[in-house]
Amino acid sequence: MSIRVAVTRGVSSSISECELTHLDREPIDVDLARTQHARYERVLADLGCCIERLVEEPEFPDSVFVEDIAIVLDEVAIITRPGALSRRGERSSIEAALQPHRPIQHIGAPAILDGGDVLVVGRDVYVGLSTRTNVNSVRQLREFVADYGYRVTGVGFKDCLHLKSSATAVSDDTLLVNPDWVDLSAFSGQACIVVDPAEPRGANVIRVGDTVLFGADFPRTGERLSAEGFDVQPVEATELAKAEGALTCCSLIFESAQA
Ligand code: CIR
Repeated sequence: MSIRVAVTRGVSSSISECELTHLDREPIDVDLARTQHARYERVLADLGCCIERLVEEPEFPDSVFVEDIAIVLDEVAIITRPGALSRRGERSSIEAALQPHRPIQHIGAPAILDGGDVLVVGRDVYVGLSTRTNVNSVRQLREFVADYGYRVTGVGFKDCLHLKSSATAVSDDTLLVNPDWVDLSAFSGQACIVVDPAEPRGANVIRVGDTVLFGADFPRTGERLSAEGFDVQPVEATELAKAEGALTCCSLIFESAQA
């Protein structure tokens, strides 16, 4: 029997020193960030995820954003080589957490890759080319997953940190996309629903089973998804948004045979 695992990590006490690329620094209320993060974990648990919460890492400000450190496919987990030097020390604990669940591969120099730039939908793996992810990582990823039948494609985008700030999957064949940040033609194999124009940051949602979790700040986008027949649920993540994080960043969700 398989279980659905969500690997998470508590908010670092040094989150205020996080990396920022497109946002100006604003004070972050660590207690509020922790409260919202705990609610996020509870929503995942209520949807049947078994939460594996890693211990906080005060020396790594961005370590709550576990998504950037690994790509977990059904067949293999790939430990990334984060584009920001300050984030490379986050890898050992994530690797130890994934070891019982998957064979492990590693992205190596000169490649850089953040998990937030990797969008998997069916057998398509889209890799956003960004300040954190380069074309060498596309080549390495392709080698790691070619035997399993995945197609790996590099995708350009603009005005946001990661590809998954601009597009995420809401089903096996449908994406939610901000068309101002990524060209819809990049996703020729998938149907695309676009975010409400007033909610450019709303494209980052998490699919857990048949439920789609969306940021509570993006109600119009939530309504669009609901009108398309998706079972949606809002989740608050305003404090971590100040650290340029969104919903997918805070978990690695996968099926595992290991209890
Ligand atoms: C960073 O710049 O690395 C963090 N402050 C935010 C990372 C967010 N991660 C994600 O979107 N996957």
